[in-house]
Amino acid sequence: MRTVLILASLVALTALAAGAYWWRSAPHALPTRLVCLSGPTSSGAHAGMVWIPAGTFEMGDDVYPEEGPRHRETAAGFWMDRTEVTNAEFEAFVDATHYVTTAERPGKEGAAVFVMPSGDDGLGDVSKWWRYVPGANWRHPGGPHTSIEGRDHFPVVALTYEDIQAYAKWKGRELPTEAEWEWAARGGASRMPDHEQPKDANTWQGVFPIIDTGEDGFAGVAPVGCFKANAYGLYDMIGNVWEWTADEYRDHTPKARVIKGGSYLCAPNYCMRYRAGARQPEEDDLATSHVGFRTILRASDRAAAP
Ligand SMILES: [Ca+2]
Ligand SMILES: [Ca+2]
Repeated sequence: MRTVLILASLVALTALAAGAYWWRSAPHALPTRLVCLSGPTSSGAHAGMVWIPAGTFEMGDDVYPEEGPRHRETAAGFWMDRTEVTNAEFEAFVDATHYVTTAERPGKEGAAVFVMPSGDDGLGDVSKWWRYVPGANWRHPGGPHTSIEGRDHFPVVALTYEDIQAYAKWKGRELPTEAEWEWAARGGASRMPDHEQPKDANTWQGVFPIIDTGEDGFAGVAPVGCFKANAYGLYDMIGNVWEWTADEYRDHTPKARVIKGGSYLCAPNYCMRYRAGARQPEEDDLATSHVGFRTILRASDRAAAP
């Protein structure tokens, strides 16, 4: 009997050790968090928003040519969504208005989706990791086989500029200009922060586009508000998903807007755009799996100053 017990204990210990080894060595054994931030802290017109005070700053940066030249800009005070707009928030809009997004309309069904290439042959070739996927839309951001079930708190993606304008209008809000967005992202910092990959943001660790080690806790998009807020209380201004602004990207055909902040796909070896001063064009009618948005309410819109 004693021998049996000893043998059983040994088997159990071996199984535990093997389990621990597997857990530590499995490449994507990351905690799957579906919620990081619960609901708005206030109600009414400013629910879920924070006040961004007026200020003057030196806009732009000098890592990539499109970021310069640096110049002085002034922003008036405004309220801003403290997180990227979520699937649940967008769903409330669709439920109320029966709005059909661009990527769901007949003849246009589909969106651009990031697909991790299987080998290193895709390095340097954008077409190897961006695919136009029929059936991809905000409800199925990775394609028809994917869903937002259980992902209420994730940022809504795969929307065009027309779609986000419709949402903002329904909320009685507006979209930020590039200057307003950049001013808010700096969190009042008078000097441009350094160019290092940020630690408090969902970006990409490893060799883009083939190895995302997820050291920041997420290989892929994260629920909103998982990383430390900036000095104004804004979450994920840098990283997670890019964010639309209202400004046209000059001299771009077809017509495009400026997007800001970088995304979970930004890595030092490919796209160091996890900075407030970074920018990129996004075509107005392109729905993409790594671009989201947030809205603002200007002090001039209503009696909105704090
Ligand atoms: Ca990440
Ligand atoms: Ca973001």
